[in-house]
Formats: sequence, C-alpha cells, structure tokens
Amino acid sequence: MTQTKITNDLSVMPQPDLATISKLRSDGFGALINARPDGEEAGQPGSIAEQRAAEAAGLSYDFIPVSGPTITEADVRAFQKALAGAKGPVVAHCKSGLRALTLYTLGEVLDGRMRKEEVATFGQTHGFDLSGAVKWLERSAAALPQVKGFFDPRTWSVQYVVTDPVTKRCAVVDPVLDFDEKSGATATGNADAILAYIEKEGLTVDWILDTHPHADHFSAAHYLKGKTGAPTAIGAHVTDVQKLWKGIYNLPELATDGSQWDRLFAAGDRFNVGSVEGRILFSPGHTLASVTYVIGDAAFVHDTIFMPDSGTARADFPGGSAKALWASIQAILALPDETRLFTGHDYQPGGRNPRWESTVGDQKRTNPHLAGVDEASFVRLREARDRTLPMPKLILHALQVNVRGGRLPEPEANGRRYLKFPLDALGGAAW
Ligand SMILES: N[C@@H](CCC(=O)N[C@@H](CS)C(=O)NCC(=O)O)C(=O)O
Ligand SMILES: [Fe+2]
Repeated sequence: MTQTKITNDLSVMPQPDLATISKLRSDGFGALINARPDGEEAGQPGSIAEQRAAEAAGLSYDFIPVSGPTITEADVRAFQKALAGAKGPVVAHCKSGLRALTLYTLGEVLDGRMRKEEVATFGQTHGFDLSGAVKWLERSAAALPQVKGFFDPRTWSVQYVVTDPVTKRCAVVDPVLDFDEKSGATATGNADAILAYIEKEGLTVDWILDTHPHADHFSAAHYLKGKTGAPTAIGAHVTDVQKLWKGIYNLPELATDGSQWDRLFAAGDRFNVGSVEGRILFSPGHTLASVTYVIGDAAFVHDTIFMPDSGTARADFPGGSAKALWASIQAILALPDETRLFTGHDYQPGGRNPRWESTVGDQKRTNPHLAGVDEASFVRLREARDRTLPMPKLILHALQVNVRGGRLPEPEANGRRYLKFPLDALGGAAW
C-alpha cells in the first residue's frame, strides 16, 4: 500500500483496507486519521471498523470527515490538533490522500509556514493536484461574511444573521422574542422571519449569540435553539448579571452559573462561523456582561455605539458604568478603520429610515459622542443624558426572562406563566 511521506510526522495514503490498517504499526506509524466521510463507495470499511482495527493495532485514531468543497477552517484546525496530539508518526487517508494533504496544507498556509504561491508545487512534488486548496485559500481571502439585519420596529432592535458565504454556515445575533406588555402575549414573528431567511438561503446555524442580557426585549435564543439545535452563547460575565438580578427579583431558584447557555465566552475567546473566525471583545459599560462579536471584518457592537448620528448606549442600568463603556468603545475603535460595525438598536433620529451599519472610520470621524471627545467629557455627557432617560418600558419584564437565556418563567399549577415585578427597586421613574 502506497504511503506518501509529507514530513517526518505525516504521511498520506489512499483508502486502506482493514488488513492494511492492522499493519500500519509495523510500518512505523502511531496514529491514523480518517478524513473520509462514511459511505462514499461500496466496500469502504467505515469509521467504526477503521477505529477498531487501528486501536487493535495500537494506533490512535481520529475521524475528520470532509468533502473537498465544504472544508472549513474548523476541519483544518481539527486536523492540526489530531497531528499535535498523536503519539508517533501519523498516516492520514481519504479516498486518494488528496483531502488529507489538503487539510495539512491549508493549516500550513493559514499559520504562515507556507505561502499560497507555493501550494501547487508542493502538491506536485508529492504527486497531488492541490488546485482545490489554492481555490479554497483564494475564496477565504476574498470572502467577507454576509450580514443581514432584521429590524424590529417595536423595540428598535436590530437582529442579525451573519453568514460565511463559502460554507453557508451562519450565526444569529441578538434575536428578539415578541412580547406585548399590554396583553401579556408572546409571539415568534421576529424569530420566525429569521428562520424563514435561513431556510430560504439554505444556511446551517453554527451559533445563536446574545451580546448581553437585554433590558428592552426578550431574547429568542432559547426558542431558536429549540428550532435549530444550534448552541447558544453569551459573555461569561452574565453570571454577574444573574447574581445582580437574582437579588432584585428575589428568585431563589435562579442558577447563577450561566448554565442556561451552551457556551460562555471570555475576552479573547475564538469561535468559528463556518470558515470565518470570530473573536470576543469584552465590552462592559451598558451591562456587566456585554461583549462584542468580531466575525471576520464585521463587529457586532450592540449597545455600545449606535449609528454615528445617534451617539452611544446608555450606561445607567444596574451594573452599568459610563467609564467602563468608554473603555469598551475605545477597544472597538482600535479595530481597523474599515471594520464594519453593526449596532443593536436604531432609534431613527428625525424619523429617518432605520440604519444599522457603519465603520470604525465613520464613527471616529462623525459620532458626536466620540469624535474629538475625551474620557472625562464622555463620562460627563453620558451621565447627564442618562439622568434624563426613563427606564426602558420592558426592563422589568425582560431581565427575568433574559437572565434565563430567553426562557419564560415555568408555568404555575394552572399551566400559566407569570412575570414578577419588584416595586421601588429601580430609579429612573418618569412621573
Ligand atoms: N424607549 C426605549 C428605550 C430603550 C433604551 O433605554 N435603550 C437603551 C439600549 S437597551 C439605550 O441605550 N438607549 C439610549 C437612548 O435612549 O439614548 C424603550 O422603552 O424600550
Ligand atoms: Fe441593551
């Protein structure tokens, strides 16, 4: 059986049969990676049988099934992780060995150990045509995530679907669950519009993200997880917000460990939307837990900076701080000038149409809360304006739902759900 040596630690080979796998140990290998999805052709042993044969032969085994056109950066990273964790030289296979070599090569280029221009020759040296890897690299260099905003006129919120056009995988950011405080009715019109778009575009949801526990609307994260199965996430400091509001609402049963989400993101954490990398900026000030999701060249800043004609978010909710908000905004403005910023609300100043996309450069030049403003004057301006703002009309409705990840309170014995309101707990009464 023909193994092609790529480095001292990695060889690639075409599909081995089980007898060949049993001999790999004596050929000097310590690990097998299978990069081929099961069921591509009749007679293929399949991952379970391969794993059994590999482990019986004393090899470690990893299964990273990919098809050429849908390789993602996550696959490349998984391949690197399997290589790094292997005890001894690795042999990786797919049908011909090409996908295995592609995964390796993409990782080398992404990490700067090989140049894109060297890929084709590198492939030829080993008898492989790596033109698919070259195309992948060209696409990913050109691909900017597509961002679709959904404006909710009832709460002036902007919800987003951010999509990697290469893999058609997406994240949903800050979805709204509808609530009518006059009748107590809940509905899923906003979230269903997002689901319809996802369906129409043929997208797969990688993440359901909240930037912070919202004070003016219910989050539809829990509802959308039920519909898509995608994991939910929020900033790790949500636990501080839970503790704060657990006290205000007197909710002894509320878990304050963030277990209502699948993942809690800390500053600097990374994640993937398809092949596009996302990272977390911690952006407190509006709330204790706010984060900015930077996904490719798009930053979802929610309630930090609004459109340049609308200034910045308020910082007077429990746990809020104008000084912290200033620092968070500076970290956002330190992103490259062309970074696209997507805000979480647009209050349509002067009755203009809703708008939600700006750039770092626009904000630095024209936002009156930021252009030519220093920290002390920002804090002064922000605190003065906040003293004039009534509390959002849904703050007490919304936070008891949002500290539970968008879950409504459990039904009582009669099957009905009830909200709970503390009296005289918040300032900001507008008489
Ligand atoms: N009138 C809105 C106000 C909501 C509100 O306070 N929004 C926050 C973001 S959650 C904010 O920063 N507002 C800034 C401002 O109104 O200047 C409501 O009642 O829902
Ligand atoms: Fe907010």
